[in-house]
Amino acid sequence: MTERVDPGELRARFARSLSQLYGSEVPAYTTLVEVCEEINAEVLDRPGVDAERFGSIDRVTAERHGAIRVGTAEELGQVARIFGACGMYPVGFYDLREATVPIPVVSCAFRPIEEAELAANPFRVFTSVLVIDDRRFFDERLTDELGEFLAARRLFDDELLELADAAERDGGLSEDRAARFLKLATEAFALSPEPIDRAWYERLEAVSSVAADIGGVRSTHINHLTPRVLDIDALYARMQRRGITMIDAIQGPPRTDKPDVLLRQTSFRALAEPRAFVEPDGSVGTGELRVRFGEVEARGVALTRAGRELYDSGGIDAFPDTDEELDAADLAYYTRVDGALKPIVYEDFLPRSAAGIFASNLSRDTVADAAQRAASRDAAWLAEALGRPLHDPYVLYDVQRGRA
Ligand code: OOG
Ligand code: NI
Repeated sequence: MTERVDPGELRARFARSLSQLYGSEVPAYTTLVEVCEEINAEVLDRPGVDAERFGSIDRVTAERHGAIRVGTAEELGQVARIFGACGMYPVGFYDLREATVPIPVVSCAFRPIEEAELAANPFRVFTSVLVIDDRRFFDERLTDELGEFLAARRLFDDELLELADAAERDGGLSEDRAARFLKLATEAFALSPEPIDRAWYERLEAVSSVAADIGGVRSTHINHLTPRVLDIDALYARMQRRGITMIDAIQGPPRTDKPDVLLRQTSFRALAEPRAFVEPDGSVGTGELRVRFGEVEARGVALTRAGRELYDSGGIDAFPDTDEELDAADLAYYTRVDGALKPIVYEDFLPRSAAGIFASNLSRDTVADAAQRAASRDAAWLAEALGRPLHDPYVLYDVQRGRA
């Protein structure tokens, strides 16, 4: 029998191959990764600092999250099969339509869900699906036209999906088939050179840049790929010094002397990338679009529901100062290893930061009419579209803690 490339190895290779692709497409990403590695090495050398408190340096160095956006339930189901091959399962329900700056999508994260798999390679992909029938954003005519446009495109070809199904069914692929799967999967997320119908794109863009990015083109692409850094404040300053303009702030909890909780993120503005357009008169010209950007993140301990409620009510100041107190008050997740408390890393996303990241990179705001009817989308709808269970992050952390 030939050696199989198992889902964990497929995931690690997929993350590397997307990283190579994104580096070739967005050069500032490569700078960001270099600066992250510099800073991580410095933090590792700081005396008295437990740099590996939130995961081994090998895990952190390889760690990436990506973001993709699709248009239909069917496309989402296909994405679930591709990630399923890599041992990445849907977790969490995020409704970004409810954000301060509403975005017409609902989302989940695909990621490994077992401790050993997370430690080996925690690659995760924030995946959003457009809500085309939400009247606050799209009128009936635009809903119909979007539906038709999306139904006529094919993001993933049959060979890729069949390889994905085989990998999931058989617990991996032979070397040859793994290489083929990774090639096709990576290509599916590359920026397409196909000319964009300018009039159609601009009609959608008048409603929402995200709607245009998703439904204005016949392909999908990786929107950003995010490395992990151990000191995000130092990184922010160093990127600025290197001449890369960052967004105004670091999203998520402020810097404190308390244990790091949840997730802090920042990004650099979307870059103008040349794209081909079909003009209304039928001629093909070039233009540029700013849709893809670079983001970086630092991760802390996962909060329990109670901890999260406290955080959401604005209470970082109300958090205790030590791991022991956070654990005793059941505000954050820890395991006990040889008598010592070990934080369980937050593996998910924050809707407020996600909306902030979306918004800070849009060329213009979403136009929403709050008086119109919302389309109903919830975790059950998402699970149905995915064709598989949608995991509740708290249940996963409870299991990891072993005190469910
Ligand atoms: C996703 C934005 C959310 C994050 O890190 O919070 C995200 C997108 O831009 O498609 O990636
Ligand atoms: Ni992101």
